[in-house]
Amino acid sequence: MTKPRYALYYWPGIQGRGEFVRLAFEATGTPYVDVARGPGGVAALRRFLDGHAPGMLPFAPPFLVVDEIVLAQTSAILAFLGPRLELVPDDEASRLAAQQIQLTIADLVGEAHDTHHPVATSLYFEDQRAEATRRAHHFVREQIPKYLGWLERVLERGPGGLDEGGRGARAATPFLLGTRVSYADLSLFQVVEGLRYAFPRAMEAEEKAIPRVVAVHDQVAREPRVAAYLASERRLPFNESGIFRHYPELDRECSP
Ligand SMILES: N[C@@H](CCC(=O)N[C@@H](CS)C(=O)NCC(=O)O)C(=O)O
Repeated sequence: MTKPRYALYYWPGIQGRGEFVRLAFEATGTPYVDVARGPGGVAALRRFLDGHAPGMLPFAPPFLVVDEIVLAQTSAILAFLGPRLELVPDDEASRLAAQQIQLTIADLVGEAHDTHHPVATSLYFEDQRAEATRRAHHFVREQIPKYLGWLERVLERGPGGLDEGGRGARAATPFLLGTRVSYADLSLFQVVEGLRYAFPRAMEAEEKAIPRVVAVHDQVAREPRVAAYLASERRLPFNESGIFRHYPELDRECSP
């Protein structure tokens, strides 16, 4: 058996940011090794973070090692993998659109993380509960609608945007960048899943306003390889160690 070319380094036990990269491999049936979940464990990952491995020094997981390349930053990893795994159309405009969507989703992920760790990542949630409650109040009311509403508008306009007169959307497509699933769609799926887990009441209220986002989410979930992955043991459950954590006090009190 040939050794898989791609080695993913991410913390074992959580989906976290590593999941955006796992989904790219899983959705395309690309062999990869999830190194820290294997016999090498976290020590293999720390070797890179501590500077004891060759190549670029990664700042934080996830990072990818392929041939001589060490590549950190989720969005950079996906921009690299997109063309190789045929998870983005060929033209430059689509590739740049995919990057913008991915970076915006990364901002949303960062904000979701900061709802439970608004003061410092090094402190326990319990030690920043008051600040977390205050931050989450604004996140669920302002930021979830702003980010998901933007994705909805991107889908409404279609991958080509408006026509020259700025009148209507060009041909609507089932996915963000056209008729085929892209890594941006996989990330949309993941962020909706994460927000549903962490903020079920806020999402129940929000989803009425974003039917196109929900439709892309559902379509990604039905992709045969994605569906098989989600049903497998490789898909870790969400938990309160990851980025999307369910603390009921941080969610909306009830639907508006
Ligand atoms: N901007 C980076 C963020 C990477 C990051 O914050 N990784 C987290 C886990 S999801 C981590 O291990 N952080 C450790 C640290 O910041 O020291 C990305 O999108 O990949």
